[in-house]
Amino acid sequence: MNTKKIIAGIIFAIFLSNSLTAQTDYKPTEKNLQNREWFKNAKFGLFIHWGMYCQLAGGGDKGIAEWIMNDKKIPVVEYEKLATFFNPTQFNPADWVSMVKKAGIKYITITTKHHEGFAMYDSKASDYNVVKKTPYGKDIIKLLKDECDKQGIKLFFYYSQLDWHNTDYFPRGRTGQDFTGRSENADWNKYIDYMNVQLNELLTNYGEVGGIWFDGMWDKPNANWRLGETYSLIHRIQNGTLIGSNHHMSLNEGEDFLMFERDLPGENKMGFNQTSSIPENVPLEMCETMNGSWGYNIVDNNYKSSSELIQTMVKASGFGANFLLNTGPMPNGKIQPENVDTLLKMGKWLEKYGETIYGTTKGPIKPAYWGATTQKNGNVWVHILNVKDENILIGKLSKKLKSARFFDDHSNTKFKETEFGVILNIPKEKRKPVDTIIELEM
Ligand code: FHN
Repeated sequence: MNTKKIIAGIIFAIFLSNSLTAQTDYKPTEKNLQNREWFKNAKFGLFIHWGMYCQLAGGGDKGIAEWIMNDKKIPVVEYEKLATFFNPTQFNPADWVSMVKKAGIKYITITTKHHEGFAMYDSKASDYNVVKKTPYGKDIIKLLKDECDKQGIKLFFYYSQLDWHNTDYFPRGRTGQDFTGRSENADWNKYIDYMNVQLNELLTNYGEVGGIWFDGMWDKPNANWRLGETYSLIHRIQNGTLIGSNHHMSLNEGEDFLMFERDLPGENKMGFNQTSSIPENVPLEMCETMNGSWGYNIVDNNYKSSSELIQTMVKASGFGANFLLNTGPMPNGKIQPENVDTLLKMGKWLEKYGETIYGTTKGPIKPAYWGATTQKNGNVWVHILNVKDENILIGKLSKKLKSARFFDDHSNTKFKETEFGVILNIPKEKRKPVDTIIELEM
C-alpha cells in the first residue's frame, strides 16, 4: 500500500470515529445547563409509546406490542395497511395533560417515530406519517405540544434511529431483516440524511423541545451513525434541547443526559445496560413500564402496583435519577383506565411526600436493600421501603446526627450511632405501607 493511501485511510478512520461517537468539543450553552438543572429537579416524567402497533394490541402474546412487526415478521406492504385503520377519535390532549398534572408528572416523552418507522407528526420527509396516511389525518405531536404549552408541561421527543420501514436503513441490523421485503438497492447515508431532515422538522415546527430521546443505535452498534452531525444539528437549531440516547452504553460527547432502561443507574438486571461510567453532574433518568409492554397490549395485564412504582421512583431519586414511567395509549386515543388509576395514586402520594422527591439530589447514603436517601437545602430524608426489622442499619453519615424525626408526625425516631453506621429504630406502629420517611438533622 502506498503512503498516500495509508494517510487517507488514517484520516478517514479519524473522521469515522469522530462521527461515530460524538459532537466534538461540545460545550453546553447556559440555556442547556439551565434546562439540565430543571430536568434534574423534575424527577417524574410520563413516557408515551404510541404508534400503529397499538391496533394489533399484543397479537396474543404478552411481551409483544411495539415490536409486533418484527416479532411476527410482518412485511412492510402488509404493515402499511395498519395506518389506514388508525382513527383515534377519542384522543383528547387536554385530558391527557390534565391527568399528567394531577399525577404530579412534570414532563412527557412521546414517540414521534418508533422502530416501525411511522411518523406520528406531519413530516415532509416521508408520506409515511399520521397526517398523510390515516383517516384521522391530524398531527398528534402538534396537538399534544400545543396542550403541553398551554398547561406548562415540557415535551420531549422520542425518535427511533432504528427503522424497519425505510429501505435505506441498510445493511440491516440485528432486527427488521429480510421478512420486511425491502430492496437491497439502498444507501445508508441517505438514511442518515433522512433522519436529520426529520429531526430538523421536529426542532423547527413545534416550538421549544425539551429533549430528543434517541433509541435504536444498539441495532447496529458499529455503523457510522454520523452522530456528531446529528447532535450539532439539534444543538444548533435549539441549543437548550437536551439530547439523550438509549444506546445502553456510557455517555457520548454531545449527549446531555444518561438513561437506563428498566434498571436503576449502575444496575444491569436486564442484561443489556452496559454503562460503565456514570458522570457526577450529568442528569440521569430511569424508564420503566407499568406492565411488561411499552406499547398498548390488550393481553398484558401484569400490572405493577402503584406502591411498587412509587418505591422504584424513590430508589431512582436515591440515585439522583428521574423516573420516566410509561403508558401505551389505546387505538381510540384514550389512556388505559388501569394506568390512569395507578398514575393518580402516585400523584396522591406525591401531594403528601413530594417535598422529599422533587428538586432533591441523591442523599448521603447510597440506596441499599432497605431503601434510599434524598436531600435538599440541608434536609436529608431516609426512605425505608419494604423492611420488616425494627432496627435498620442504614450506613455511615459524614456528620454527627443530632436528631431523627418521622416525616408524618414529626415524632422523634430513636437512633444509635455505631462504628458500622447509624441504626434507626422503626417500631411497627410507625411503619407506612409504601415508604416510611425519616428526616435527619445533622
Ligand atoms: O426497543 C425499544 C422498546 O420498544 C422501547 O422503546 C424501549 C424504551 O426504553 N427501548 C427499546 C429497547 O431498548
